[in-house]
Amino acid sequence: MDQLEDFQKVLQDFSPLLNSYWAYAVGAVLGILTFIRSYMAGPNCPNEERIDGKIVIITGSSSGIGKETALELARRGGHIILAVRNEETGKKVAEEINTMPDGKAEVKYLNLSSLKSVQQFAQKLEINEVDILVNNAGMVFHPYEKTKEGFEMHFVSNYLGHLLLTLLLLPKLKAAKQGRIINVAGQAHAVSSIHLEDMNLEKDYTAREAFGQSKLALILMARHMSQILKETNVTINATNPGLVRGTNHMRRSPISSTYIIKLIMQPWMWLLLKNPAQGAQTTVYAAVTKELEHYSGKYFSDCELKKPSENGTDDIMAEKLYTKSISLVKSFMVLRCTDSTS
Ligand SMILES: *[C@@H]1O[C@H](CO)[C@@H](O)[C@H](O)[C@H]1NC(C)=O
Ligand SMILES: *[C@@H]1O[C@H](CO)[C@@H](O)[C@H](O)[C@H]1NC(C)=O
Ligand SMILES: *[C@@H]1O[C@H](CO)[C@@H](O)[C@H](O)[C@H]1NC(C)=O
Ligand SMILES: *[C@H]1O[C@H](CO)[C@@H](O)[C@H](O)[C@H]1NC(C)=O
Repeated sequence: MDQLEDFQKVLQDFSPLLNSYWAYAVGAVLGILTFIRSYMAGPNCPNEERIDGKIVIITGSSSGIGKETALELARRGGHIILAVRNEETGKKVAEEINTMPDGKAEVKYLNLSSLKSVQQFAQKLEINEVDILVNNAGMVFHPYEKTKEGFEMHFVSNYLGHLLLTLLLLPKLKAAKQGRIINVAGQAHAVSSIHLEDMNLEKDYTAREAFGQSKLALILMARHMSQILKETNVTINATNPGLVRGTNHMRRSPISSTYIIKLIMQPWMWLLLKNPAQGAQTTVYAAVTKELEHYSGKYFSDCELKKPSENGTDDIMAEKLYTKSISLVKSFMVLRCTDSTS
């Protein structure tokens, strides 16, 4: 507990306080708080590996964890494509990256709640290779809403849209030296199940289950697609950012509902939750680490390989979900032949 010692050194400059028991008590409490806070923040990506010149697409990267992931991968030399719904805030992130030495970023419109939009994004992408695709965008605690295309919001924005995006970009990921797909999932998967017969949860909707199902689906997608991609140089894994403050997850959650609750929760959130940059670390780790080249279909949390919950390792469900999902996105899977790369 270096912090505690440092603090006591500072205290020695206040000699009148030195003999006081209180100074040590305060020092001890501050030391313990600092320790808890840095423990809960989790480790930083434990390497400095670079991805110079690699093409990185990150969905939902105009704020929160996605933005921090973009900034860090840009620092490491990646050419970032910010795939965002809000182009105004996306442009600000791109400016921030483009002012870095060697920073390179551009903004492209993508609305994951619309499969049509996903198709158009892929159609317009004028590059031949994609090295890293980060399926990060996430809808949280949204009241029940069905899109014009007939899908519940969490289901399509978090999962189905990302599945379609991944399938449409697969030729470009295969064209890269070692394409990586990273699904940003989360611990919420552990208390949910896949409702194959009612994926929109029309019978029994809660925002929490809808969110959990979509995150579980991202883990199962990584598991199943890693098998399909076995003979290629493309890998796919899922990551857990952990609980992060200052993102939509927190703003939309019940604990932010009233001013009083917010006031009470604030110090706890400061103590126990990660900030968005800390939440980006595991995804960065998965994106850059060389030695992970041959891991696929895995789940990473706190920059380590972890086992997801039991439902997250259900290979039979993973296959059923994939088959069902393909039937849902099939009509959006064809790109027009104007695409010079195909
Ligand atoms: C995104 O798509 C959804 C549903 O398809 C639509 O309701 C919404 O207006 C779109 N949002 C933006 C910002 O384009
Ligand atoms: C796992 O999935 C099964 C069936 O899909 C479900 O009955 C069960 O409740 C799920 N587990 C958890 C922890 O939600
Ligand atoms: C995978 O990468 C290796 C080494 O870069 C290369 O030799 C091999 O041809 C690639 N395989 C495929 C299927 O692209
Ligand atoms: C995931 O697994 C693949 C191998 O299938 C590996 O190349 C990749 O680096 C692993 N980690 C992440 C986060 O992508």
